[in-house]
Parts: sequence; structure tokens; C-alpha cells
Amino acid sequence: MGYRVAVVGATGNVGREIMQILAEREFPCDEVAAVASSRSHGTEVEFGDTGKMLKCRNIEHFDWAGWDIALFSAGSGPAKEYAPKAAAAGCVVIDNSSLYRMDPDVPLIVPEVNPDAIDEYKKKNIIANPNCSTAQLVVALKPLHDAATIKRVVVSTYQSVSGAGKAGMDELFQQSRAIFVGDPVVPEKFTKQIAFNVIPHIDVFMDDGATKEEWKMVVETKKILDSRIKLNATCVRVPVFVGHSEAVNIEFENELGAEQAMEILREAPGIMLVDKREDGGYVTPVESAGDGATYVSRVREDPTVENGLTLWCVSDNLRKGAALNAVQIAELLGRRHLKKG
Ligand code: A2P
Ligand code: 11C
Repeated sequence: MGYRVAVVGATGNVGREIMQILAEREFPCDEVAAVASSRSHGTEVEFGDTGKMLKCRNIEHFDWAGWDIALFSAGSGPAKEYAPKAAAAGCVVIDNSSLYRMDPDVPLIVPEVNPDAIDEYKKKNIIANPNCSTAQLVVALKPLHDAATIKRVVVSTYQSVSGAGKAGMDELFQQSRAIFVGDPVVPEKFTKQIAFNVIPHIDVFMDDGATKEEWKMVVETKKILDSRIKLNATCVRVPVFVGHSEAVNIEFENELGAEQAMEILREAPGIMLVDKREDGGYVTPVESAGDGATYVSRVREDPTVENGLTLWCVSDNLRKGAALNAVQIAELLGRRHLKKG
């Protein structure tokens, strides 16, 4: 006997990836519902590569009773309106938006990092999935923090356009085409031209001059990993379709050499260390796309501080950054709390 699972935002970038991963990992589903807005009512989406087509259901008329788990990836608006309704009907919500992440009654989970926090999920019947740039970062930081206690992190991100949804991918494609054929470039989703350019702005501006994407990396890392870690982020959008990259500088309480750090990372869950210190001996976002790992490369000591390391970290933002992490949370929930069969 399996679960009845609703995928909310099933027509979007992350929703489609959730369907794919549920099928790939053979998540025990008795029934899957593809749920989206009224715009998609009747549209068919494929359940992974199984050939099984699911008709999209309109969220406005969806009856949550009898559904075990709802994986939401429709943004904060639908999460605000519908997640409490689903939760009240007994369906555990795993939400990919930023809305509930900092709610003290909602666990924010990366299964490789803080699995025990899931035991608090019953307070609201809602579990939050972190921002993609945070998820891959904390997977890489956790084993190093356990070994030498991180004091401070400075991170610069290189985030792909798929983080801005399907519309972001369409905009990179259209602008690249426009430049080649000599048509005018018209920014819509992004604030400036993204094709052949980089934009140091993701999400809205905060009062202190940081963007909300940068703020999320700070507060989510503290909630998931350790509230004592100081973090400073600069988040940048780059013309890459899938895969977020991060250049990470870490200062530790205790000594940790590059060789020792690499040994630790080699054994750590969720991480693939690819660090050959030669041409091409590192991972780029194109190679990470379609995969679940957080790739770490370019591990080296930082001689400008007492106990410092610098590294490069890459992951598929739609997978570990969103859909895969959500499905891993569902698996963890099943193992610990919603046992079936
Ligand atoms: P729809 O296609 O019906 O608009 P992306 O992040 O790739 O843009 O995808 C967003 C996902 O969230 C889509 O599946 C979209 O469905 C869904 N969505 C957006 N707004 C709502 C809403 N108000 N209610 C339900 N689903 C929504
Ligand atoms: C981006 N990280 O790349 C964002 C997308 O808080 O879930 C995810 C935003 C979030 O644009």
C-alpha cells in the first residue's frame, strides 16, 4: 500500500521535475494528482517517463481529504491560500516557496543536514523546502562544520535562469535568438538583458541593500545548520539554463587543511567531489543538470585567514535545490512518521 500524493504546480519547472523524481525513485504512490491553476485545467502532464498521462486538476476545486502528502511548488501566493487547507484536511504539505521557511512552527529540512527537525512537522502539518542556493550550500558545509566548526562564510552565487521559473528559461532563449538575428532585446522577467550578460540582483531589495535571495541564504543556513554561523552572500543571475554554482569562502574555528577537507567531502552524503587540479578537472553547471548530487571542486586553503578554505560548489537547482530535496523529505516523512503497508 502506498501514498496518495498531490503535486501542486505540476505544469511548472519544479513540478515537472517532482513528477520525474517520484517516478525515478519509485516513491510508493497509490495515486498521484497533478494540480495547477485554472489556466491548466484539463492540460495533461506525464508522470516521469512512464508514458502515464495525468490530467491537471484545478486547485480551486481540489478536495484535499484522503491525500497523504502534497508537494507544493506554485509560489508563495498559492502556498498561503491552499497549504493551510490541505494541512487542515490531514494532508502533510511540503512547500517549496519561501513563505513558511522561517516560521518557528515549520521545520526547514535538508535530509542530509538536519533530518531530526522533521519530528516537529505536526505543529502545522507543513514542512518547508529551502531555497535552491541554500540547499546545495548547506550540503557542502555540513560535513566541514562537523569537522572544524564554521565561523564565517562568504559566498558568491552564479544562478541559472530556471530558478526564475519557465518564464526565465524562455527569456534567455528568446533574447539569445534576438541577438543572433538582430531583433531588439526586451527584458521582461529579468530587470536587464540576461543573454550574454550577468545580473547582480535576484528577488526584491531589502532595506539594508541586500536582496531577499541573499537574506534567505543567511537566515536559512542559520536555521538548517547552525545559528552561530555568520554568512555574507552576493547572488547573481547568469545566462545558464539549469544548475546553480557558488564560490564559497569559509573560515573555521579549528584547523582544517584542504587534503583533510577533501577526504571528508569524499565520504559525505549527497556530495560528489571532483577536484583534479587540472584542465577540466572540476564540475560546471551544464554537467550537474539532471543529476541529484552537490558537486564540490576547487578545494584549496585560503592563506589570508587563520583557518580558511575556498571551494566551488555546483548543483541542479531544480533537483537538489527543489524537487529532489522535496521528494527526499517525503521519503524521510514516510520512514519516520507516515508508515504505510
Ligand atoms: P499554471 O501553469 O496553471 O499557471 P513556474 O515556476 O515554472 O513558472 O511554475 C509555476 C507553477 O505554479 C505552475 O504549475 C503554475 O500553474 C502553478 N501556479 C501558479 N499560480 C498558481 C495558482 N494561483 N494556483 C495553482 N497553481 C498555480
Ligand atoms: C532563483 N533561488 O534562483 C531562486 C528560486 O525562495 O524558493 C527559488 C526562490 C525560493 O531565482
